[in-house]
Amino acid sequence: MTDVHRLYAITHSLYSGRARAYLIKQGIPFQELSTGHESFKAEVLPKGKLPTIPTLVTPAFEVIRDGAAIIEHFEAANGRPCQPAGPRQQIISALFDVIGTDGLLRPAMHYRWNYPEENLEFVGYHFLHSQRDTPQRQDKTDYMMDRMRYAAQIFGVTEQSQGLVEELYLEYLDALNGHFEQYPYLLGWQPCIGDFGLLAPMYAHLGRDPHPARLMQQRATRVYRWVERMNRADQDVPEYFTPGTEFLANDEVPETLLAVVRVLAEDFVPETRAAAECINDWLAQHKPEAGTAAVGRLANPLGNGEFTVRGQTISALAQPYRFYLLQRVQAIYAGLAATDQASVKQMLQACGMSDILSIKLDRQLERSDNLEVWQA
Ligand SMILES: N[C@@H](CCC(=O)N[C@@H](CS)C(=O)NCC(=O)O)C(=O)O
Repeated sequence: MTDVHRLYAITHSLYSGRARAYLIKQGIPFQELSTGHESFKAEVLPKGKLPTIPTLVTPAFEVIRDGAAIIEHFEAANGRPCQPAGPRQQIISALFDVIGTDGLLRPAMHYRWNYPEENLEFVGYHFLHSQRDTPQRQDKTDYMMDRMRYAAQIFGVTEQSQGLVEELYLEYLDALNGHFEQYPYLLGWQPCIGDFGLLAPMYAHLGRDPHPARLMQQRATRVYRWVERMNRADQDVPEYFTPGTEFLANDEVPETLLAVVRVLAEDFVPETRAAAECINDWLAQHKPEAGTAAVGRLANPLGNGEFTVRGQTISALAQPYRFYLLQRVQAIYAGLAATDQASVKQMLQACGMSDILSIKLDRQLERSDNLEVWQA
């Protein structure tokens, strides 16, 4: 049996970048295939349940769909190399995982779809080449691209909100650049789970599509370097002259990183609150049976949350998946000793993020057979 994993993914896919970087950093050999590959429909989809990427096939032919599940598979097997030990760092790592996978969709989609003069040819190449060469190839490509343009609006990017989306993104980018002046990763000298989550929007869209990549290179060189670094197997830190090798000592979360959290909280917190209200209303109405798949993806929307940021109202798709990952942050918090809880809460309060510890859905989510499902 070969020890090479198969990663169904594609270069321009947001969630793929997270799992791919993890495999690269952990030295796990893999071959990347697109879902256009014949084996995907025939062998993988029946076990993966949904046609999403990334989906991993292990050398033992186990199919794992979902980036978080792929990372968890290796973390659980290998002594959690990417989870820091201290409570503050653990919470920050898990929080960046949620924010990266679900909290930066607006800038990612905006900077991809609303700068067609610079991006369209590049993005079009990738969409076209994720399809097999059939007579319907161009039609399918056009359909997929239109669907993603529409997704940008559904996530809350409208003509009115575009200015605000850029304002928030640039403040965040500047803060993150400031952080990487000190350290090459979020929590010091090695990547944590949160680095991989954050990479999702920062690689395929914001760090690679022509317009936002140029913006990142010119305005936030150190962020651009982090994106490169996250896709290399080595530590890749030549510009830091006295590098360490581990997470920062004494459970330190640097002030430079808290400054990033402060900017991110501005829309992440009200959006989370609005999404919870929307999904809780939906749960009260629909009362899904325990074990039912938690829908709410683009293909199967269950409603929008409305919230206000800097005086602007935004309406965005409420997705249960955000809460699946947020539950992990809340579970870490629930398991801490009272003094550690107090220290975590104080840290999050200082950057406007503490409400995420208590915003909850009325029903918990769990994974079962490659799906997120409602618990009883
Ligand atoms: N929760 C999944 C989401 C994956 C996902 O939605 N991937 C997109 C591409 S970036 C996809 O496959 N979309 C196709 C679809 O939803 O049908 C993960 O984190 O892996």
